[in-house]
Amino acid sequence: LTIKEVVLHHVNVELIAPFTTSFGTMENKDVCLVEVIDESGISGWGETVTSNEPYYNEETTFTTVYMLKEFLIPRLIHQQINHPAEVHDMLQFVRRNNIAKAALETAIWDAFAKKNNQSIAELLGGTKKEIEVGKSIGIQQSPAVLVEKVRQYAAEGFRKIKVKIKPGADIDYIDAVRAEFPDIALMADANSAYTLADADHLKKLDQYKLLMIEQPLAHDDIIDHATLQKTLETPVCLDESIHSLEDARKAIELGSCQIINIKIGRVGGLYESKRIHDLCAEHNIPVWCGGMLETGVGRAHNIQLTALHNFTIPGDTAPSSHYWSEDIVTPEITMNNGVIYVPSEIGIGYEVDHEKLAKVLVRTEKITT
Ligand code: OSB
Ligand code: MG
Repeated sequence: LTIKEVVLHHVNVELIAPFTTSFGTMENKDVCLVEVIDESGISGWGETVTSNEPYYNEETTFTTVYMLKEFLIPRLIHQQINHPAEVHDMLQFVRRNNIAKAALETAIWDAFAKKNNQSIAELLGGTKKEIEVGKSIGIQQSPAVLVEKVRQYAAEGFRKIKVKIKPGADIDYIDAVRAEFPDIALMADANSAYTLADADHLKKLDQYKLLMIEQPLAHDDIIDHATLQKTLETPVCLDESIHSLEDARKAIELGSCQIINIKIGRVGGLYESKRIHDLCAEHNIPVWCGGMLETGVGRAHNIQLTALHNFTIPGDTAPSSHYWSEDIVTPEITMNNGVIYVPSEIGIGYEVDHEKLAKVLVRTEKITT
């Protein structure tokens, strides 16, 4: 495959409801859809899963576009690419900037899979026909409001409920949900809001039999998480701290976590996601696919990845209607009974709908050199 042209589609999409985490509130998303076009005219799509603020990690939509235009696209355009698995290493001359790299790398997987008449899942070796889906719920005004949300999502069939927590909105919220729903698969995500000084406080969560607590401590830590895991019965899951296969290896070796949330953007693409998946499988560490409030393009990639066998815990890939009044892909991503069927179509399995895209488009840039 040789990339002849890259089109950057800058879009601004409004979330159907604001989403609040320990680091802030998101109301809409400015993202860049990366379309690579090969010499035979086949298009592949990727998405920068960023927002405009560097609060989850250091990247923003602006920085991803800068890195893509200045360094990443120039490195690959007009070069022979034998297989998308080569792209990760070709982009390693740039330090970090994993979300920017992943937007381009995933687009190349899509184009290559389409050229081969395969889905990305097939190309990666994924065999699942359907994936189980969970719902990530932002921080709510009160425990009572949260309980009503959980009631609604549990009734819709979601296989896992994830509740965002932060200091001042944690034990009471989880206590209220557990009291009402003693048996649901429940977990909490702190997005790095605590320190080891909070260990006794976090220990109070043990009584609620959570599936896991996600990223309780610093975004760049794997040492304190290992210490915390020794004191907690609740399994620790890492999100922000894992950027690579090497990070995963070290975290497993140290006992920093029992579960890993794999996000394609955070680890720099599908190749590294698959390698982390395989390593975790060898060590009996279950994985699940996280979400970044993506449009249909990013979520389609999440679905393809989740077809791999060790994604045994429901991911955060809720259907389109949970984020957007109208998604940009067709068909929209839908859920039946808590599962999404892995599409049998080629590539990402969904089509970008150019009419819908036009409604949220801010501008496009064509890059040919
Ligand atoms: O930590 O998993 C997270 C959204 C934005 C940034 C970070 C996270 C999240 C979510 C939402 O939890 C997952 C989703 O529904 O896409
Ligand atoms: Mg998280």
